[in-house]
Amino acid sequence: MIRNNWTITEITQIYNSPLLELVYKAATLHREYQDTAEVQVCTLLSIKTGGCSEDCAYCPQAARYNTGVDVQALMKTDEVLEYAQKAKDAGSTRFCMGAAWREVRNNRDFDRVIEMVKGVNELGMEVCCTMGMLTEEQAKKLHDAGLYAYNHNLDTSEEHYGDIITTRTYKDRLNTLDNVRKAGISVCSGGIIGLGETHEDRIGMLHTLSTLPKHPESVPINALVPVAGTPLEHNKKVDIWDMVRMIATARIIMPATMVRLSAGRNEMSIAEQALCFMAGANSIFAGDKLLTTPNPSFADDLNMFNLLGLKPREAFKGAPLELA
Ligand code: SAM
Ligand code: DTB
Ligand code: SF4
Repeated sequence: MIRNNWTITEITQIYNSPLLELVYKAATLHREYQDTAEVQVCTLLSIKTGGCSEDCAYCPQAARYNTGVDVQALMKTDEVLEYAQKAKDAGSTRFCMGAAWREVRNNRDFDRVIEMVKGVNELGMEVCCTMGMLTEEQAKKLHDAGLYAYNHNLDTSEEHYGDIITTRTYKDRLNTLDNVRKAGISVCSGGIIGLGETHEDRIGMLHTLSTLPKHPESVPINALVPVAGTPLEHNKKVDIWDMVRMIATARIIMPATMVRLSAGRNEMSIAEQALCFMAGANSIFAGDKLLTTPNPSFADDLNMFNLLGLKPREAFKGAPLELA
């Protein structure tokens, strides 16, 4: 049953259950709600890199940290479409374009993104964007251009948020998610572990996501990629068991959602990733770069899929979205 009334106590009990029991329960629900042979392959492309005005403590693209990321202008539409075609040829069915913006402020840039969205949609891929805050009107325009999903992460709990980002609020994030939902776009929202948060913060973030009026259609779980020059560069590597616990809990409380094993795969073995799939992850970001940091290559992932008997999920398999 899909529930939106989870309590913190219930989620805490699930999260703290013995690890193998937790994985077993998550795997059982995964079989009930999803095709466990399938993993959604989403390719990420940074269409506008670096120079961002925000202060997200984890982010290599924030202008205020000296991370060595080259600032690049918005890419040209034909270059983006060429990359999308390559991703499609490699078996990817979702294409996610990321921009290092607080929000889309400039109409000329917005019009270019609209062109990209139309182009990727015409390739028959699910098109996703992540560009910061959106107004209701922008969300509607993106939907009309064929945008399938929008990624906007809560990142952490409301309580911990202020320690990580001060240039916008948790409420701003929730407002954008609401605008995306109202426009009939599929919601992709999750977070990062390894930011220095407590277990209660992780549970708090999962509580917020699982008590939204409708669960996000996808929930990315990122392990912090510590980048030199950011305030979190010396954070401890995320323990694989923490990743598994987080994924399994998300699978149990949001069984119909795609749970994405996101940043951090480059540091994981195939065996560790297999544990995450077993715990209910059924989506990955593919391509040898995430936005600015390394990720396994298409060839490495193909090898992993063959080894584990997994296949890429087809595009547009989710239930049709209803307007909120
Ligand atoms: N600027 C837009 C925004 O912040 O919504 C879109 C791009 S932003 C880079 C997308 C997401 O990437 C962030 O919300 C965060 O969850 C994730 N991210 C950024 N840097 C990361 C890092 N070093 N490790 C893990 N995840 C990271
Ligand atoms: C998400 O949750 N993770 C992706 C995507 N959404 C945009 C981004 C991960 C970025 C990791 C750091 C980097 O490569 O710059
Ligand atoms: Fe900017 Fe997004 Fe990075 Fe924050 S996470 S600094 S908003 S690109």
